[in-house]
Amino acid sequence: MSKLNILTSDQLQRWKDDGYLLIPDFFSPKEVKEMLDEATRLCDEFDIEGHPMTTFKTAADGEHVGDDYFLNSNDKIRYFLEPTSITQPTPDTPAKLLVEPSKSINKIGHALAVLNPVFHRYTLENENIKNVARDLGEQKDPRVLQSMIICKQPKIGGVVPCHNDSTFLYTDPPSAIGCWIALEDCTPSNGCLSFYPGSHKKVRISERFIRDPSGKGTTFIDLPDVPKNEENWDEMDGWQEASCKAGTLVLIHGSVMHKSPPNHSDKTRFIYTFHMIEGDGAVFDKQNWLQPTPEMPFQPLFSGW
Ligand SMILES: O=C(O)CCC(=O)C(=O)O
Repeated sequence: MSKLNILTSDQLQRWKDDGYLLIPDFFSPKEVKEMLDEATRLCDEFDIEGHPMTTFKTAADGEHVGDDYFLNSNDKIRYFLEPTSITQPTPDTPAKLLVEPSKSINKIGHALAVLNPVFHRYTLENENIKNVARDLGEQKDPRVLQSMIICKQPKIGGVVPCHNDSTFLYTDPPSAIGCWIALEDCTPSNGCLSFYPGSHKKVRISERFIRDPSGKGTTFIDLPDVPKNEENWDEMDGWQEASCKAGTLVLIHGSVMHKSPPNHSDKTRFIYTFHMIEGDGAVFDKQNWLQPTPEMPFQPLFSGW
């Protein structure tokens, strides 16, 4: 094995066995504070005036979510609302906010790593992140995409159902890796992640989340020639809660099954996350819901900054 830059061989082995890895204290309290302050500032400056009232929830199988505001967010910093923070619109009555704007946000994305100087510094300019990607050794040319803050607001922060990320950020072959950074302590009560360890070795990526060919929203399609998974992971014994302290980096393999419950507590659960896909030989095609633009391609982590 070549020399590791930042991970220990034990951490690398756990990553390979479990399909996820928690690295406590990856970011210092000062760094976490800077990111959390910036996330809070972005929430506080959210202006609902003119917002299309686009909500976000992770799509479950068969669901159609996503308007143009969502689909064209690769190169922007946009705000997506908690579904329960608004009234249901009718043809005569537009949706209205039920809480103050800063508390209505489910997530902010998807170009924070490029457009926001603070998150740029902790992503594309960050030598420790680059070294983690080098040590994992899964991608020759990692490309950063879908960078976002997830707020998991007190009382109304919704469930993220059981899923894996390569279904949503599909490449051929699958290559997604998530970097998920706790900006606050995450516990079962404010909605920490849970993982099914080792599921990445058994799961087949048999479907993918795409732009609906009708031109409206998104949908799932089956991948030809890939048999469906028989397991109902969500119902199986063996899930591990991943409570963690602020400053922890959680690495998420694109095939590992994971989820998070609603936040019924009165504490926020702010996190910052971005994903990486292989830029050398894995195909990210035009069907995917998130699309790079000529002006803002997915950013190479190892070069260009
Ligand atoms: O932050 C969460 O609760 C879910 C995040 C997640 O599922 C992901 O980043 O893939």
